[in-house]
Parts: sequence; C-alpha cells; structure tokens
Amino acid sequence: MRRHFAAADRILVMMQDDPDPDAIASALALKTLLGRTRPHAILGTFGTITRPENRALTRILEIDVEQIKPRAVADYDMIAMVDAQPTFFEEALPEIDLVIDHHPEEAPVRARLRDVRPAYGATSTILTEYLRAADVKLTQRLATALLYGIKADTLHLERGATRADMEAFAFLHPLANHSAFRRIERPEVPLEALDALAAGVGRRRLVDDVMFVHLGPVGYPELIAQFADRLLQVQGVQWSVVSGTLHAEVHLSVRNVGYVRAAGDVVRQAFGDVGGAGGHRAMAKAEVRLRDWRSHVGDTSDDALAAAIVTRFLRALRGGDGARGRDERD
Ligand SMILES: [Mn+2]
Repeated sequence: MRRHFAAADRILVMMQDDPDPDAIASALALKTLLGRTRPHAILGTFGTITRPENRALTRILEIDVEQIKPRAVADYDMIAMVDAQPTFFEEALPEIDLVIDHHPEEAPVRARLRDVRPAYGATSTILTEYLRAADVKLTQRLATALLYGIKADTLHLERGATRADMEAFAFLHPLANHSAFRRIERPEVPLEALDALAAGVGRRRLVDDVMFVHLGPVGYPELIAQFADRLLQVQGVQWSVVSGTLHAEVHLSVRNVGYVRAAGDVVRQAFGDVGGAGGHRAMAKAEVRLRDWRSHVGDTSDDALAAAIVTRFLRALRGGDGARGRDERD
C-alpha cells in the first residue's frame, strides 16, 4: 500500500456521507499508516457529520474532516476509501486506488487494492492490524479514535464483534485517553434543550411499561434519540418512545430493553404507512413529513401528535385494541 501511494502528491481518503466514528478513525489510521500529513492527504466526505458524539470525536481529538464536492475528487492523484465501497455512492467516481471495508459486498468492489472483510465488526479493527503489522507507534489520539470506532460499530463489543475485534480492542484500550473518551460519549446537551425535556417529561404518558414523551419543536434531531436513551432508565420502563418536530417533520426515536419485540418491526408497523420507519432489535426511528401526517393521520398540533403516536404505537406493539392499557394517570 505504501509503495502504491508513494507516487501520489495529494491523496483523498474518502468516507461515507455522514461519517461515523469507525470511518473517521479508519481514515485517520490510514493517513498515519501512509505517513502523510496535511495537505498531502485529506479525510473527505460529500456529506457532513451530524451525530453529536461524532462531532465531539472530531472536535475533542482535533481530527480535520473536510466536506468536498464530487467534482473536487478530480483534484487528487489517488483515492482511498475506508468503511465504504464505491457502489455506496451515487456520484460518479474515478478509479479508486484502495478500499478497506467490513461491509458485505453489494457488487464486486472495483479498486486497484482492496481488503474487504465482512466478518469483522469494524473497519477500525482492520486498520489496527495494519498499524501493528507495520510497527507504527500509535499516538494516544489515534488509539482513542480507533477504540471508539470499534466500540461504536460493535455496540461495546456486543454486536457482530469477532475475536479480531476483541484483540484490537484489548491492544488499544491501554493506549487510549479515557477522559477524552467520556467527553465524546456523553455529548453536551444545550441549555435550551432542558426546557423542551422538562415540558415533555411533564406531559409524559406511561402506559404499562411504555414511556411516551413528546418534546414538541426541537433544535436538532439527535436530542430525540438522546432522550429516548435516557428515559429507558426509568424504573419499570421496557420501551421509551420520544418524539419531536423539526423541519416540518415529526421525528420519533424508540428504545427497548432488548429482550422484547424488535423495535424496528414495531416502528415499521406503526408508522411505515406514513413515512420512513425502521431500525434494529433495541433501537428504531421514524420520520414523517407533517404534510403526510395531516393527510393520512390528522391534526398535527403537539397534543394531537402525542395522542396519535401513543395509539398507533401501542396498536402495533400489542395488536387489536392494544391502546388500552394501565395508564400511569388512571
Ligand atoms: Mn464500520
């Protein structure tokens, strides 16, 4: 790989559109492996980083991620791609020099050099192996990023982690900065968001083991997911359903304790007919345009939205007249 890239003046290390920690850490690791400093290699994406944890990662570890235009790709001599494959992009791309990824191949990956290992839980694990093989001394910053990449992609080694991921994790753990880690994992909540939370919690509905909180208008969508995580900690709660509105859409995040019905199935059944809905076993989300909600469901005042979400969700969760349950307020 080093030999291949040695001839290039400017290298682009490409990540997916909303780069996640695994992509960002892998890109930083590849740049280190190739021995490049700015401006010779840049970490680029066509999109932006949206999740607060991921923004915190780049801010706290001072990792430069540049948003680039598709036509700017031609300005680089060589292109590497990490945690993604050329077919994941809608944009027309020139020949890719290197792909390192752990996603299954949708179509055969076309690149001059390629290392795709679908069995791995994280691309960061693959890059950690390269760095160790090449005897590169890891900085605390890079070790922290890679450890976070593995943790984020494997849900703390609980999802899809292999022996290789665990070995990389054990290698990186003593090298990482754990106080930086904590600051990244628990992103700051803006002061104004507390008012939305306080009001939402005041209007909460707890029906049996399902906690519903409608926040009303929110500043950014990740708040909804953050609060859904938190509210699952309430005693006796097995499901948390948090909703809010922004950009003329209603956003909804669902979390559960993991040993109940798959959250993705319930959310798809409850809201799939009016908007985008789906997810995994223990987390799911839905996004519905208010315009579509009005024409298919009804009133979009906050009270009406909150009530319709309760009814639809419980019906999907329980079937039939599932909306009838023991309400905290009964
Ligand atoms: Mn990944």
